[in-house]
Amino acid sequence: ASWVPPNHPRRESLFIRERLVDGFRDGYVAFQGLIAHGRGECFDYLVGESTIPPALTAERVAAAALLTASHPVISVNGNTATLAPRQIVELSKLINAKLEVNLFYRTREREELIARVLRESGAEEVLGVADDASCTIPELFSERRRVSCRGIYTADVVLVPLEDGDRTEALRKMGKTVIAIDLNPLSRTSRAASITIVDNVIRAIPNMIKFAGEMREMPRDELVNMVRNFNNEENLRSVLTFIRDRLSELASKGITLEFPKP
Ligand code: PTJ
Repeated sequence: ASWVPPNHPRRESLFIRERLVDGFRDGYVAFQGLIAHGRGECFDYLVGESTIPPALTAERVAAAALLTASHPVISVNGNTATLAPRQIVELSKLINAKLEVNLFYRTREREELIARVLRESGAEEVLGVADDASCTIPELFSERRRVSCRGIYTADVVLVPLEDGDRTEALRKMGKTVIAIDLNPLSRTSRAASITIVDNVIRAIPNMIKFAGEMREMPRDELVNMVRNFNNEENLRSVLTFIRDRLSELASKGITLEFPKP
């Protein structure tokens, strides 16, 4: 992204956007992934493009849920693979989770390209590619229904960064704990997940790495209690309240930029 001016006020955001475009050009981000990113950017403005307190709480609880899981799996799609490949692999090693490619717009080529990106980022094993995706999530009719029998199908805790909707519900119906990372607190995914992290994947994964590192030595009972005492409904309400209060404050303070008078 050498064209991004060094002093552009939205430099960071432009760089991140460029990663999506690169992933798209390389053939593993879906067309629709570009649209999804734009939607994410919009919601990111509402939370002030930083991790808000309820998201931090959810990230800590998510780390606890992953550390205490007996069979945790991280589901990876095109957007996540381009936004945080090394971080996803690092988190999977820290919490002993399997990595599985699971795509809404599934093609053999994209599956393999994403698995390659993950391997180049240090992953030893990547599930869900080609014939490995031979188990079926009941009641799900998108391509996402095809999962690895050694991965999502048998997982007790599944992390789904940047999800598209009804799979979270289907996984919940199977009795699994679903951790979603979704900047839109109103999406079906956010409303169906067991633990909803309303934050950008770019910030959420590093935060979870930090928490998992800190919490690894904590007594198991304490971690289990953290998860048990977490109330996702309450947490999502806090997210909505945060956004409402933030917008009210901006509305009363004003938001225009200052310029010299003509
Ligand atoms: O790679 P595939 O084929 O599995 O397809 C992936 C996409 C993302 C295209 C697919 O899952 C999809 O269509 O998703 P949706 O329905 O567009 O939902 C994506 C959600 O993620 C939206 O609620 C966005 O607000 C949110 N989102 C987008 N970018 C980010 C994000 N949330 C967190 N971090 C982001 N960077």
